[in-house]
Amino acid sequence: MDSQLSQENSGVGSALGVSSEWNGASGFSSSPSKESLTVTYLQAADLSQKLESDALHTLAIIDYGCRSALSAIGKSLTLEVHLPPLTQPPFVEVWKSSTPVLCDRVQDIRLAFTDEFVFGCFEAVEHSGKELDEVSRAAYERIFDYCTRSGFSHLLRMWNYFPAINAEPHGLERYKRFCIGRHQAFSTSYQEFASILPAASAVGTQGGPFQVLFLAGKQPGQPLENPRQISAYEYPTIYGPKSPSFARATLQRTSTGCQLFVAGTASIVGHATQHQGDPAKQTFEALTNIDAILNRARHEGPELWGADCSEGLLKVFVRNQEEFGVVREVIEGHELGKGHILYVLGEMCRKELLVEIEGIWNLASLPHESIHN
Ligand code: 3EB
Repeated sequence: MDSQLSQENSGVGSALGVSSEWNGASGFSSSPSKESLTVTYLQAADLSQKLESDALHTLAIIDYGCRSALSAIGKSLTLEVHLPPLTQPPFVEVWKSSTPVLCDRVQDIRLAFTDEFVFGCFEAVEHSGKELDEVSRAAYERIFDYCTRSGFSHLLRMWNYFPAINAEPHGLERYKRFCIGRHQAFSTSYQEFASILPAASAVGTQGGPFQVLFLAGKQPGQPLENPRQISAYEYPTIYGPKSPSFARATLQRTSTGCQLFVAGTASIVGHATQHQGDPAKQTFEALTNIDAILNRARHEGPELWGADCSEGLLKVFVRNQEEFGVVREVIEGHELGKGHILYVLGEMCRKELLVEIEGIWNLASLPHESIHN
C-alpha cells in the first residue's frame, strides 16, 4: 500500500492564473486565504522520515489508537485520540500548512498556529461529580474565549471525542448532556449562532479524556446544510433537550478554489435514522448524504468545478468491529470511496447508528474562459 495518502490543494487554479473574486449571492465577503492547508494520512512508522524536511510546517499530528507513542515533531501539536484503527499498519493524520507553524498553550488548550489558521485541542480528564454538560460548556467557553482574544475568530471545523457517549448516568445520555453544554456556550457567546456554526463530528471513544479539537481561522468559512437532512441545530427535542450545534459542512476559500470540510455524516434523512440494524444500507445512505453536500458546494460558485473524488480524504467511524468488512465494501464500491480512507472504531451519538463518515475535499476554480463557454 502507498504509505503516503494525501489530499492537497491541486494547484490547478494557480497554474492557470485564476485570480477571480468570488462574489456570488451566497458567496463570501472574506478574501481567500493565501496559505493552504494539507491533510495527509501517513504510516506511523514513516512519520519522522517523511516529516523531517517539513517539521516547521506541520500543524498537527493526530494518532488514533495511541499505539505509536509519537514524539513531538517541530512545533506541531501531537494529539492522541482513543479510536482504534481498523486497518494495519496504523496511519496517523497530519495537518500541514504552506507557512511556518508556532505552538502555544492557553490554560487547557494546546495550540499550533500560522498567520491565518490555528489548530487547537481542549482536553480535560472527567471527574465524577461533574456532569458532561458542565464539562462541555466550560470547554466551549474556553475555546470561544481563546478564538476571540487571539483573532482566530472563526471556527471552521470541530471534533468532539469522549468515552461512553451512549451511557446514561442519572437518566440522561452523555451525548445529550454534551449537546446541552455546547448549546449553552454557543447561545450565550453568539447571537444568531446558527449562521456561524462549524462542521463537526462527535464520536464516542474507548477511553481517555474529554477532547474538543478545532480548526479556526482569521476569515470566516461558509456553513452549508444538506437538503436531504434537517439542520442538526433544528432537530426536534426527541433527540435531546438541546439540539446539536454544528453545520453539515464548512466551505473555506483558498487562493485556488475552496476547501470543503464535511461534518460527520450518518444514515439520517430528515431527522430520522434510516436502516436500523443494516450497516451496508446505513453506509450507502451516509454516502448519499455526502453526495448531496458536495452537490450543494458545487452550486455555490459557477467557477468551482466539482471535487475530484479521488482527491478526497475520508474518515470512517464504525461502531462494531464485526461490521467493518461490510462497511468497507460499500464505501470502496462507491465513487466517493476512491480517495484516501482512514477506518477507526468509534461509537455514534445515536445508539442505532452504526457508521459515520466525514471528509475533506478541495474544489478547484475553473479558469474564467471555461465558465462563460
Ligand atoms: C447527525 O447527523 C449524526 O453532535 O457534533 C454528526 C456530526 C453527528 C456531528 C455533533 C453529531 C455531531 O446528527 C451525529
